[in-house]
Amino acid sequence: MHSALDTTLHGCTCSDREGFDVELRVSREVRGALAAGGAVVALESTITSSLGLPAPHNRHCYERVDNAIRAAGAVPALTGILDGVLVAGVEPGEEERLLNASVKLAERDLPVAVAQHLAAGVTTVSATVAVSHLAGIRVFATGGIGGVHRGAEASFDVSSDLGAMARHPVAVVSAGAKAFLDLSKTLEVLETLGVPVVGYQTDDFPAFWSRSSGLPLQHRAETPGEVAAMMRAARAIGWGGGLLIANPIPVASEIPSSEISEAIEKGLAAAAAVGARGPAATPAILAAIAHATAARSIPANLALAESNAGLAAAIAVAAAKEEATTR
Ligand code: PSU
Ligand code: MN
Repeated sequence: MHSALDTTLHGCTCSDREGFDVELRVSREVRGALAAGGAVVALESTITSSLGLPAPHNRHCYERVDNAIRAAGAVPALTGILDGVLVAGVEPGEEERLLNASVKLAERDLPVAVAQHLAAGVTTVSATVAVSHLAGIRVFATGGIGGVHRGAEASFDVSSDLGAMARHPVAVVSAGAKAFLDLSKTLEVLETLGVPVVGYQTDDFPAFWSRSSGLPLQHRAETPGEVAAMMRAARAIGWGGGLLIANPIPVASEIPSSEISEAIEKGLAAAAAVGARGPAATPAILAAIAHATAARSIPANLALAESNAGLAAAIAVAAAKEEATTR
């Protein structure tokens, strides 16, 4: 028996029998929403683990983004790996395992984690767009994407998030890129990779905790419907990658860049002092910045994640509507 979902699954032998498959499991709720042409928003699980936010803020983050997506009429799909299976959406109770997991998985780690039956692992942006693609989910909400690290000309540290966004057709809603990165170089690499960067009601690339980085963007959208139209156009003209939708942090939660920049310098120095490199760099820097701001960075991080989730849900709803009318 073939369902609508089968046709949306790419490159795997997924059947809808109970929704369980060897490599990918789409939760009952998400499967139902996709089959009905409804709105679904993928979520990464790194930011909602202790690698992204210290407990109990990681749990609060999860609850707020989950609520924001449901309130806007979409179904959230937390991604990760459980018992060697990629999951898109969790069954009741399973979110606990992902909130408590501490193995960080980028896209390149997924084949190894599946083959080795990793018990529980959390997905970064790169892994989440890959899982979303596989599951047929087109919109994903995060806090801030990874990007080109400062000093990358020496370290070569460029997040795999950027390449993954060029390879998977998923719209990523993010408050720009984390401000401790080199934002200018991050935009250059996105341009090279051909990923459209669209400011949501802004002409400026947001800087995560601050609304503006001062770096101009060429493209802008005013409404979720405009973003949905861009997604549709991308598919129609054969762009096989995604879009980055840059949504500034809500005004009330912003930390002005003058204030955060000192904390960023301190955080970078602290992470360097403990020798945090590779995948360990980002969690160490985030923790050091939280410390340097006396935890003021954390409510800002939660607020922007919630705002991105709400916008992503509105975009997914608009995309689902558009598809229903043109089908
Ligand atoms: N932004 C946050 N918290 C996070 C991350 C981003 O506020 O935990 C995570 C995301 O999962 C992102 C990853 O994909 O950091 C990037 O890691 P790296 O720089 O190692 O590629
Ligand atoms: Mn890196």
